[in-house]
Amino acid sequence: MGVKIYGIPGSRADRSLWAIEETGIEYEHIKTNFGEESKANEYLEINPNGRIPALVDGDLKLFESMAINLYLAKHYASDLYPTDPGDEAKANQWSVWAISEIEPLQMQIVIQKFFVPKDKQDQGTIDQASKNLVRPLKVLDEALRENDYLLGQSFSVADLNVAGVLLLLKAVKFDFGAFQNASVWLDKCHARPALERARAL
Ligand SMILES: N[C@@H](CCC(=O)N[C@@H](CS)C(=O)NCC(=O)O)C(=O)O
Repeated sequence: MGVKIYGIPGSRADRSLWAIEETGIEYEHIKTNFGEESKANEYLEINPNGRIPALVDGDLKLFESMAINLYLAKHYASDLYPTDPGDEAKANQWSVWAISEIEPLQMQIVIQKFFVPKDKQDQGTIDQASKNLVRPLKVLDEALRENDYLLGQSFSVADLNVAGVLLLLKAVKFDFGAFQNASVWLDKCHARPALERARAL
């Protein structure tokens, strides 16, 4: 039984479709949308949250994009996974940081811009979330002041996870102008061929 990944491009599954493309392994992509398909009983046995993405590898069933990506990198893309325990802890730190410090704020903007009709959009919510994003984005920008990537000079699962979460902030055309280091780094990460392949799935 090979590796199976569930989800569709253009959703938060992009993060894990990107990760699995980085590994270069053969896998089965089971297109599952985040409406009815992710609520079907068969899928709920894989991810009881009814959300995408999810991964199955043999007996292992995994949900949460960051956890899926850390697993994929560790087992199938050792060049992206740190060997040093301190760096491994940093990869975990950045993954948790992205999902807790960035995701809730960016989702407020995503919901307004992509799911609320234009005439009903709440600009106040967008402005407040954008303002609140300044603090974490400054932290990211500072972390990239002396290094090309989050763990040093090469792309790792830490970059994959943070840049994977930030795909949505880029999609809502957030202005990264005040965060030049982060902006350059983000463009570099998002230019990776594996992401291009994932988006074409
Ligand atoms: N924290 C989760 C979020 C996953 C998530 O919420 N995915 C959305 C699609 S973008 C979903 O499946 N929504 C369906 C629902 O909430 O019912 C992750 O990063 O994997």
